[in-house]
Amino acid sequence: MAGTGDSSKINVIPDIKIDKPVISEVDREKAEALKDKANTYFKAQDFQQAITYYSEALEINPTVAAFHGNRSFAYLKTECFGSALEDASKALELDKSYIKGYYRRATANMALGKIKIALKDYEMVVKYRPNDKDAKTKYTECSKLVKQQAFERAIRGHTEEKKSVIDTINLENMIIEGDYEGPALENDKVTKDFMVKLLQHFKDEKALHRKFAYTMLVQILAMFKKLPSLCDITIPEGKKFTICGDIHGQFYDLLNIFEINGLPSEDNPYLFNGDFVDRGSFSVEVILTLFGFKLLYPDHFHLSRGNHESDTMNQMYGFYGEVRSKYTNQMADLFQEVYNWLPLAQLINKKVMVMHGGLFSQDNVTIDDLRIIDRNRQPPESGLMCELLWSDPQPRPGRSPSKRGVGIQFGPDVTKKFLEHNNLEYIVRSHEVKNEGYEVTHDGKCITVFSAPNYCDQIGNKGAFINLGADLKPNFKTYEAVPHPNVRPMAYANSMFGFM
Ligand SMILES: [Mn+2]
Repeated sequence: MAGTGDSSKINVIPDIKIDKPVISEVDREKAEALKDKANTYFKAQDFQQAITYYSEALEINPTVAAFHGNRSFAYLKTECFGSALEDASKALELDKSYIKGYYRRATANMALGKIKIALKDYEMVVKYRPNDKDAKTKYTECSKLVKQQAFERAIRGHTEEKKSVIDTINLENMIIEGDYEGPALENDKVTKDFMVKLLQHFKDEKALHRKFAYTMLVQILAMFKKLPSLCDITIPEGKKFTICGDIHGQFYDLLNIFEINGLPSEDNPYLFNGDFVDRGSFSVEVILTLFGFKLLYPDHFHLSRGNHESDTMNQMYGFYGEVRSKYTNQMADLFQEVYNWLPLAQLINKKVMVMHGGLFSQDNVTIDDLRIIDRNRQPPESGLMCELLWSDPQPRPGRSPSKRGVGIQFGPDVTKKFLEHNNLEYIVRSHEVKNEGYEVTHDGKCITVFSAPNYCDQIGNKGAFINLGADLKPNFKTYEAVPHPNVRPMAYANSMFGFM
């Protein structure tokens, strides 16, 4: 990726002056007009259209740092951190004094978890603009994070194995106050009655008592630990099964899915395909609901890990902030332990494979390779586990680097080969917002399903889920967003990421 190669370039490329292309006055003006058009779309928060017109402007005049800078910002907004990084670097190549370039590059690197590299760019901004308060705050915040990471690494180096949060909590000592009127576990067990009350309680914007929340987390951790990294699901003849995509903390839309499609039960099984939390400010309600149903129906309610069930993402996109605000720091750590044990993929009737992101940089990956992935960890930067959580399909054949900067993009030929090699019919994945809530690509062999309608209160997309029976024919149901209480998305997100 660009950016990482920046320092090495100085050594590798000899001192040749690259001539800038000569752009006619007419073309300059044309490009400028396209940039203005793009800016208008950007202001209206239509970032895809903005990217289209910045790109057109750049095709006519690739010499303006600000065009790259603006497109970088739009890429940040759409989570294409790899492309954002590339554009910011390009802007700085064209103009070293283009300060926004350092800002954008730092933000992209932060989002990719490369905070040490980001710190250098914030340093530059502060140097150039000593009176910029925002820059100073970001610099200070970022250096705090770098120190914190170094500290945590040092501690980890000294202890044999990281201690479980469970060893530091004492459930017995947690007292249920007399005025608590919310749902209660019965003999420490999740029951159907508890779940029905819990949904109503959350809907009324009330909190589940921390003792019950902790108890559920302890139980779900034990349950996930027993599961393989790829799980098998069977849809019996004559039964219905439902696959949902990203929820992203949109609790009221999750309730709406249950309204349309029925509450989970042994007769109404579900699979939620990752990215349960972050962005939406009701992530705690979403995750406790999903974990509750998993505890209640372990064999008929399934959950897979998404790229947002991870430490870096949760620090940036709000989940940690929300857990700290609604419960404690310690509980945020316990969630991370639980996420590390979430299964990574599911196989339905031995024919349909479901994962959050997509396929792999290497050929000939087998189902058995996936079953035995050592998953108890933060998603790595490459390899099978990373790609399951991060990859995206692309229309053109072959593979390309991801615009996200993590995982890969895979073409229809890659999908076809993988399916043939493993005797499968098609794959279902999530991870990308789609206008209709779903998209069928790669000759019907690769389906995307996304269940968060009007994503972030901004995108205007429909949500969708998939119903299928034993014949494995997918039926798509789409729906619009429903109103939610007045807490905006990203309300709990780190101030470092105010750009979202
Ligand atoms: Mn995702």
